[in-house]
Amino acid sequence: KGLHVAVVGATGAVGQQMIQTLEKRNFPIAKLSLLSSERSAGKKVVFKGEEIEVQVAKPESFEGVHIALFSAGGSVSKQLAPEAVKRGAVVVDNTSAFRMDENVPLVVPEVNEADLHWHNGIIANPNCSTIQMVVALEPIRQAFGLKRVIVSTYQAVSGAGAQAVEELKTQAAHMLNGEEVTPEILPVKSDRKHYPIAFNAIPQIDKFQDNGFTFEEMKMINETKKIMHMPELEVAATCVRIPVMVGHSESVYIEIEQEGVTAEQLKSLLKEAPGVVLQDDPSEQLYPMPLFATGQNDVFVGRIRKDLHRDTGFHLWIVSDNLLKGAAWNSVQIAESLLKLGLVKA
Ligand code: 11C
Repeated sequence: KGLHVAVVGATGAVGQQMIQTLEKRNFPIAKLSLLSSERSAGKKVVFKGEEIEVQVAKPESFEGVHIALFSAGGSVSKQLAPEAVKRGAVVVDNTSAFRMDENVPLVVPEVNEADLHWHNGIIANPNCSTIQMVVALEPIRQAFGLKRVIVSTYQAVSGAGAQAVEELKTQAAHMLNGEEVTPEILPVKSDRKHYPIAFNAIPQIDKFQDNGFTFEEMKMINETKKIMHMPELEVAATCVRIPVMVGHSESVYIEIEQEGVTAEQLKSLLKEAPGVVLQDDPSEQLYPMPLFATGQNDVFVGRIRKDLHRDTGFHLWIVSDNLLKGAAWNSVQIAESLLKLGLVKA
């Protein structure tokens, strides 16, 4: 009894976290298919004490699959997600391939779970840096209205994949030994120039767009508007890669609609908000940090202050594990919501 679940990109950083999260949550699985590119096929992955061999992902792999979690890159999703849907599966896609498609809901369960009702087979999982921000902002929007968001990010190398994690490790070791380094992966593997990430901060995540923003920045801007159903929301983002392994951090400035709101009111609200852990006590030097968010499903919020110049302005610091709430956990959470709402049945 249970569901046939497939994980596409099973050997990647996010795929591995998806498998572990399915196990931890005791997701009702009757059969788990682990799929990947030809390069990783044949590897064995342990799930609930049993070894499962990773198979090459092809259209026929999705026969009988109820839910397919995709995290193998946009081109794989574009090619195989429609094939999975054709065979009756519901796809939760963790790439940017379908996020802005108006026939595809873009879902963070704490914010817009109801959008799952109008899915057409594919549900998109947002970008990691967007997810953690909207989880913290939605309760504020509901209570006090939201006019404007200006965010600067401090993003971990694991967001750029396993090769970027390796690059940081080896570069740091070489630089401490006074040796030369040859950056090859960051900021963007396929871009022309590469810079060291060890002991550095790189203000480029993904490629530059014609408007001067990077694609990561535009994802944060466009996805936030779509998830919160606020096309008119003013959002600006500056995305920066820092030498942290796991956990994205964000300095967020917001302007709300309602006047006269205090920082204490925002804190009380976020203390009760779903998926949020408030860590905010300057007298105890309590604030969120990526090292301590690693391995946790929650979004941690602290440093909440009223702006010194604007009554409706507030500053927040938002931290979360980019591989969990930013990717694997949000995808599994969407799958749990699909079951809860009766949108997928065994
Ligand atoms: C990063 N946010 O940290 C990116 C990774 O669209 O799902 C996630 C890319 C995506 O580099």
